[in-house]
Order: sequence, then C-alpha cells, then structure tokens
Amino acid sequence: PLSPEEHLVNPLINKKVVVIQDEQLTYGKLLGEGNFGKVYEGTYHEQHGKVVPVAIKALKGTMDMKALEEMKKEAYVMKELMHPCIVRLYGIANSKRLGCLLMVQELLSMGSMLDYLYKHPGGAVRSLFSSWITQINHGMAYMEKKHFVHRDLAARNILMQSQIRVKISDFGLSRRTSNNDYYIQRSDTPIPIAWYAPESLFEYKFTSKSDVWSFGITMWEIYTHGQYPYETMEYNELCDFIQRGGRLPPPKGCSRAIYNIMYRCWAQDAHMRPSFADLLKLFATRQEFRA
Ligand code: ACK
Repeated sequence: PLSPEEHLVNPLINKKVVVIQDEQLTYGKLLGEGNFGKVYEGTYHEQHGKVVPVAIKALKGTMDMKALEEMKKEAYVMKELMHPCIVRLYGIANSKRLGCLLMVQELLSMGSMLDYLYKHPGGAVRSLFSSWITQINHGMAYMEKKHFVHRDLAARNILMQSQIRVKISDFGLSRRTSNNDYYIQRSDTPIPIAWYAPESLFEYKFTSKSDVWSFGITMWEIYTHGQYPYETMEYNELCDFIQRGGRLPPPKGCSRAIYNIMYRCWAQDAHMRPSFADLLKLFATRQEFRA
C-alpha cells in the first residue's frame, strides 16, 4: 500500500501537478497559521533557473489522512484554475526537511483583505473598494464558467498583492460540481455559516449561486471595513432570521445602488440571484465601478 505521502503525490503527478523538491525551496519568515498548519514566505527555484517568491503552506502533522485528503483536494482544484484574480499553485512538495507536505503558491505579500480593512479604517481606501470587488467578481465568473464552487468566499480568503491587485485564495472547501451543478456537503468540516446561503444552511446544497450569496456578504464586509456579519447572532437565531427574510443592513456610507446589488445576491430563491456573469454587467453600468 502507498504511504500517506505517496498517496498524495502519486495521483497528483498523474494530474500533472508539479512536484517540487526540498532543494528547490528556501524559507523566509512565518506569514501566519491556519487550522491546517503554517504558511511561510520563501523562494522557489524553478527547473529552468528562474527564482520566484512563494508562499509555502505546510500541513500540520505528518500522517493525518483526513488533512492529507483535504490538501489533495485543494491542490486538484487550484491546479485547474489559471486566472489573474485567483492565487496560483506552483506545485506541491513532500518535504523531508520539514517532515511534512507542502503546497507552494504564488506569494501575495500584503496578506488578507480582512486584515487590511481592519488596519485601514479611514475613508482613504474606499476608492479601492470598487476595483477589489470587480476583481473578485472576475475570478468568480471564471470559476462559475468552469463549474467550480468555492464555498468559502469571504474577505479573509481574499489576498492582496498590492493595494490595487487582489486574488481569491483558500480553495480548501472548493469542489468541482457535477453536471447538475450542485454539491452536497457530506463531511463534518467546520463551516462558515454567516457566509452561507439558506439552501446551504438548510439543505447543504452549494452552487455558483450560493457563492453569489457569499460574494454579497464579502461586499458587505468590504463596505463595513471588516465587520463580522450578524455579529451577535447564535446559529439558531441566524437560521431563523435568514429564513424569515432578514438581511444585513446597509453599511454606513454605501450607496443605495451598491447595497441593492448585494441585496440581490441575497435573494431567498437562488434562481433569482444574479450570476457572476450578470454581476459583471451590473457593475459595468455603475460609474464608480468603471475604472
Ligand atoms: O492574513 P494573512 O497574512 O494571509 O495570514 C494568513 C496566513 O497565511 C494563514 O493562512 C497567509 N497566506 C496564505 N496564503 C498566502 C499567500 N499565497 N501569500 C501570502 N500570504 C498567504 C494569510
């Protein structure tokens, strides 16, 4: 039988995910920690001599099959997605040096958008919001076209390359959907309920239209400078509130027209929500979104 590492690496080679060797990586400072493990800054020395700055995501522990499965799924998804608004995966590594599995990704040195919003509470960054939202919209329209659902679209999962360049990351919960285009959650992975559409909360059903709901929540996070949605509500209270048609209030200083767009993302009936392709057209009609 295959060892856990081989179990990961072998099928990924077949899927043409690049397998990176220890010698090709150098490590810099620790960028942060997630529930999966640690993320380091580093460099990747590519075969043909090019050296690129990267983020190295190290899986916590060595032999946890479940975490391994999760990382494998994330790598499968990321390698399919090539878009300027989506964080790129360079490859994976089975590091002997660290004794764990690594995902080597494009480095976005400014960290998460949520952090950035906290650190810049003033009005100066407001002029950037429309450009960020348009980029997230472009990345998601690409995913929608490729029949991928993200399932964890939120400001914490948008990374910043610069003030004006942002990308979607964290494909840990993403899945390619089958022909009928929805995904039913079966595992007991912790779920970000405040970002979830009613059909995801009540029927564990995920589609590009439930990603559209989360996109509306992400817009709300941006315009509130990173407030936590439905801050004080408990799970049951939140479910009840959503079911009865309750929605997040307009963020302070957000135009009626922009709030209307997020509100449309929160239509109870998923079919009534705009698609990401529709949203691109909607934004194109707004002066502040025409950069
Ligand atoms: O908010 P952050 O600075 O951005 O802290 C988290 C941490 O690692 C754990 O997820 C950061 N991070 C994740 N992926 C990347 C990446 N590709 N480039 C730069 N930072 C990253 C994230």
